[in-house]
Amino acid sequence: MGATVVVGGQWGDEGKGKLVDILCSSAQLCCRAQGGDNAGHTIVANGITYDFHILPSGLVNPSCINLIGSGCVVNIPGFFRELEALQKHGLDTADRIFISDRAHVVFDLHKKLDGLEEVELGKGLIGTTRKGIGPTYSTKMSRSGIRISDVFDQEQLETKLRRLESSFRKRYGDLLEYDVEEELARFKVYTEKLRPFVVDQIPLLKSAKESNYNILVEGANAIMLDIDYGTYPFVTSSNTGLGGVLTGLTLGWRAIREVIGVVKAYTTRVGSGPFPTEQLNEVGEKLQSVGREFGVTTGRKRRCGWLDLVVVKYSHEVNDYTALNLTKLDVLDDFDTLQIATEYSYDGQTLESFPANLDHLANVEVKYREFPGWKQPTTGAKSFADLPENARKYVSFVEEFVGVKIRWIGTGPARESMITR
Ligand code: 2SA
Ligand code: GDP
Ligand code: MG
Repeated sequence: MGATVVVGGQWGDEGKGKLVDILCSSAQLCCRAQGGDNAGHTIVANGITYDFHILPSGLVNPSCINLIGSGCVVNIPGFFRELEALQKHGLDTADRIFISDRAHVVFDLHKKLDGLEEVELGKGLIGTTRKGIGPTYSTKMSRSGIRISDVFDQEQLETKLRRLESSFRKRYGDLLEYDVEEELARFKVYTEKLRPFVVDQIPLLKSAKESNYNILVEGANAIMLDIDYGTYPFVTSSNTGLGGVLTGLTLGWRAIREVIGVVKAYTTRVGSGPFPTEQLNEVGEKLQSVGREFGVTTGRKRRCGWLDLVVVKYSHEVNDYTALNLTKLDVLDDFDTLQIATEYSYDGQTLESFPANLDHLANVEVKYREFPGWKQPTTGAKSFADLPENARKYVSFVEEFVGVKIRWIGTGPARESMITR
């Protein structure tokens, strides 16, 4: 009973989807609270690899209902494409997926704007997924956005979308290669198809709580990409931590029982922005290739580096985790030595907290602690005691440093490759 929240503790792609899938076996409702189809969550179950973007990963569990909450932004053609791909894998999704009528719609217009904004930034580009996420949250905040509930009134939709197009046309002129009439015509097809999926989230969540459902909240992106607490402006445009869960769903604080931080045993980042422990050398290349670090949404190579506990500790300070899931420990199986970042200093001074100033962050000196590798496979270990001694020492150090129990340890992509403590 109550809600368990799963959030990313670094820069994303920690393996949130896999933990959500495992926890879903005892949940009746799985919800997304923020983000859109920029997210890429991978689940490997029953020999099948599923990629989720806007759909909640709880769909893999046939008895779990799924909700795309009001804090999300939804690309409607993308929603249907993803649903069809799941059905092709044999998943019955009927009556198990709902979208809040308060969620905002990502139009092609937003995607085009995303591309134009990135081009305008030149070398300083954010490295977005170009899924239109930033522009959709921008129009939401500037009160010109279009919500799911608006699309069923054709006249209202036309007025709002034309108004939006004309305001951006003033800014970009012919650079904006977008045909509003074409998008409106395309939308007519989707409107009726969409209707059965749309709900008022408030009574749905109220009744889930009254029925004592176990509710799982699947965070997208991660705290270092949070619009307020991440490495701004190299972030996504939503609150990716616990704050986004409270505003993007209407669960109420009383329902939140657990906040689980998912942390990779090393660090990756996709897109631009400072990354103090990045290894632009053979270590980074090895982590990238052994860890198969490619973006699930864009296919981009992820940047890789050592585990940064300054980041993970900060992420705990922001989200207040009740437990951690350390993932991809197996990727470190073949290193002679491993490094873990434990402290930053700037201008000769040790930093007491994670810096807000990006120039400072980009120029911090990182203090590392060295650990011997274990040079043995960890995949297949059934318990913590089964892990090699040096792997146990590595895990225990993380746990003690951050001050949060590591309840799950990932040792491979498959559902079964997870040690529970
Ligand atoms: P956006 O598109 O506006 O949200 O991009 C802004 C920044 O947020 C980063 N971002 C991500 N980082 C990690 N994983 C994400 N999902 C995909 C995945 C990424 C992919 O699971 O692999 O396929 O490239 C994700 N989504 C957004 C983004 O890189 C920008 O730094
Ligand atoms: P998410 O966005 O946090 O859900 O993570 P992604 O799906 O973007 O990226 C995580 C990748 O690592 C996926 O390909 C997963 O299948 C894979 N993965 C998850 N946990 C583990 C693990 O413990 N070991 C290994 N080797 N791969 C894992
Ligand atoms: Mg991902």
